[in-house]
Amino acid sequence: MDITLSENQYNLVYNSLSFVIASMGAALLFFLLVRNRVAPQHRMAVTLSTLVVGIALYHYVRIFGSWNDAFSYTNRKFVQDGRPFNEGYRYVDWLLTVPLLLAELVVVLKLAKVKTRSLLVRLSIAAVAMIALGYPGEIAASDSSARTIWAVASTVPFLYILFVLFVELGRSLDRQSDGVRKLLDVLRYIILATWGVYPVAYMLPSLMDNQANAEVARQVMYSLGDVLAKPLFGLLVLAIALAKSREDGYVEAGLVGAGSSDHA
Ligand code: RET
Repeated sequence: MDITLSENQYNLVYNSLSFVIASMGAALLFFLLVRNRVAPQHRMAVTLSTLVVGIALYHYVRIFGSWNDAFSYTNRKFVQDGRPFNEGYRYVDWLLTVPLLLAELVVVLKLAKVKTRSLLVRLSIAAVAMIALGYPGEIAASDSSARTIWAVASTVPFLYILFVLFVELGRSLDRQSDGVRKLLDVLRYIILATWGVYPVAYMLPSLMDNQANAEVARQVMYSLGDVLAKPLFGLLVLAIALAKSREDGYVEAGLVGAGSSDHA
């Protein structure tokens, strides 16, 4: 359905998308610059974070372009009469990044090989199913029951992921040091809080009467969700990888003999 946005509504989405592009770009550079501070055996998690923000940077540039092409500016209003806004970029992005985000968490734990492989396979399949089942509902009309049906289908793998993270993974945390366990605990709650934003944003067009407001709120929530779920999550995974590197006695080559690790 074509919608008309006020200048403020249009710009709120425009600026949110722009903010995400800046955040992903900065995170990409940051993860590349700090990787040598992490011991080689813990670097895979940082590599995965780098890929995630790189993939998202590309997709947000495309989303930004699609947003600009979808509206024309007439009588101080933004009318959605251009090319259809492509919601697919978000879903392709999630299809790639959600399994990678889960893999970050799994590889930084350094569990037994068999356990790691089984977690990676099961969590990736569930993540792909969750995103793929959500998409048909996302592009369905806001007042159709298809939206709710696909949402329920997508919630099944979502709940499975939460079950694995909170129940199954909980048992493996005993083997981690106290400091690492605390960080892992925070990480799991960050997942719960930030991933919970997505289904709520998804339901807004069905819950709200004003479709212009619903569209703006949905785009802003997805965008903020992505900054919390990707760069912020990546920073916490980095903190865990650094804590583990310290526990393993790793000192970055350039800092050997420098006497302190406070160098920039
Ligand atoms: C959908 C459809 C409605 C039901 C549910 C959904 C869940 C989406 C989630 C997305 C997470 C995305 C992340 C992206 C970050 O990079 C697909 C909206 C449950 C949980 C973490």
